[in-house]
Amino acid sequence: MSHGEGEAALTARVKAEAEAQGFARAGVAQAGALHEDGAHLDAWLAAGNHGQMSWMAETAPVRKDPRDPRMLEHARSVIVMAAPYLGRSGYEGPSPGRVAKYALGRDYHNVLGKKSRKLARLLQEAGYAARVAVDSKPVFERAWAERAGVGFVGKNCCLIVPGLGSHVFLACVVTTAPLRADAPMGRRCGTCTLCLDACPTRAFSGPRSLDARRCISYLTIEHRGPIPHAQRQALGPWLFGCDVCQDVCPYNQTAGATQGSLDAFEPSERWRGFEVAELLQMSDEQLHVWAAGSAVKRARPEGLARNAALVLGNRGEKPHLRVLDDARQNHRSEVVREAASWGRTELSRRLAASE
Ligand code: B12
Repeated sequence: MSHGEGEAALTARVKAEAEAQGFARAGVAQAGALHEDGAHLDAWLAAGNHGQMSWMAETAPVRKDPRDPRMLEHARSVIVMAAPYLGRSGYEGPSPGRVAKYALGRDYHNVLGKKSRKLARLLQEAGYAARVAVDSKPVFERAWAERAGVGFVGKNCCLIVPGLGSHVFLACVVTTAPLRADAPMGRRCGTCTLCLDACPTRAFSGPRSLDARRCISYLTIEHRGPIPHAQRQALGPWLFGCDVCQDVCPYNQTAGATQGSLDAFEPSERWRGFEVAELLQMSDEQLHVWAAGSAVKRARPEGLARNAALVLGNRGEKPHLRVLDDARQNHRSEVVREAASWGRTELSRRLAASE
């Protein structure tokens, strides 16, 4: 175990490995306490913005400082990588619903976890400890990405990488290696408020501040049980996640993120000709198999079927009345039966209004 290699040389090797693994950007920050972001996180949690995501509150001390023994004691550096995920072949989602672009391809936890572990191994072979976090550990990824100069946090809370946009995943390697830190860049949203204004559920309480309880992404992915009535119509076509606050962003109007996107994130075959109504007709076992290898499995079988019922209510057509009727009466889950009942009433109302 030798620590002989200089800081600059090791940093260069790590960045070269990140590039070799297909990451479009990599930056380094010095590990330590995140004072400003940490204080904001505390206030965000205290106001209940995290909804049912109790794990966010339980792990807050670790998120605020990766040197917490639950992450990596004696950590000196945080390496942050960005990987674009916009498919080149165009959107191929379900009909008549929509799935957030990040979830159309293969599960990023697996794809990027594997790549990040290559960087961790390089550091371990140089005699240091290193741990990987790809939305899988209590690491405050956007805050570190900003510190490491990978991009800046926009008013929509997303990390925006100039030249790529915000349709990028983040991956972190926390290490005891002392590496050369990069300089953060300034925030560049200017006076634009397109994202805040476009949110269908008015989930932003202000710039860089999201009430997850109203966010379509949270409601369709993380929230268990019935989705509150007040948000159901506003969900519109969103079956899983939501891209509205990113789609309207001027930084995403250029093709940047499709260029560096990995093949693994091209829309998967599971979406070809896929009908949302099928989700209401599948058993839990079938749903498990169907969702395997995709980030959509996070919503669990019950959540996927529940969301499908609401989407059909908002966007369905006359033939879907039968599917909803069947699910309303016969679905094994009470949550789905209730959502289908709402969906049926909503769809009938819409059909009557358009006649
Ligand atoms: C919990 C979570 C969610 C929750 C809550 C999101 C949120 N905004 O907090 C829900 C389920 C809603 C969600 C949704 C999405 N998520 Co998410 N999520 C996370 C997770 C696990 C933690 C985020 C977190 O810490 N939230 C706490 C709040 C307080 O922090 P924040 O808003 O994210 O961070 C910024 C602000 O707090 C602001 N800030 C800092 N200090 C201060 C001070 C003041 C006064 C103010 C006003 C603001 C401010 O800057 C922060 C950075 O420090 C991360 C992975 C990770 N381990 O970090 C992924 C992550 C953030 N999610 C990701 C993605 C892709 C999404 C979606 C785009 C998915 C989709 N299409 O449906 C949406 C985007 C929603 C949005 N506009 O934020 C990516 C984001 C990549 C990027 N380019 O930013 C991450 C990093 C996962 C990954 N590894 O790629 N997510």
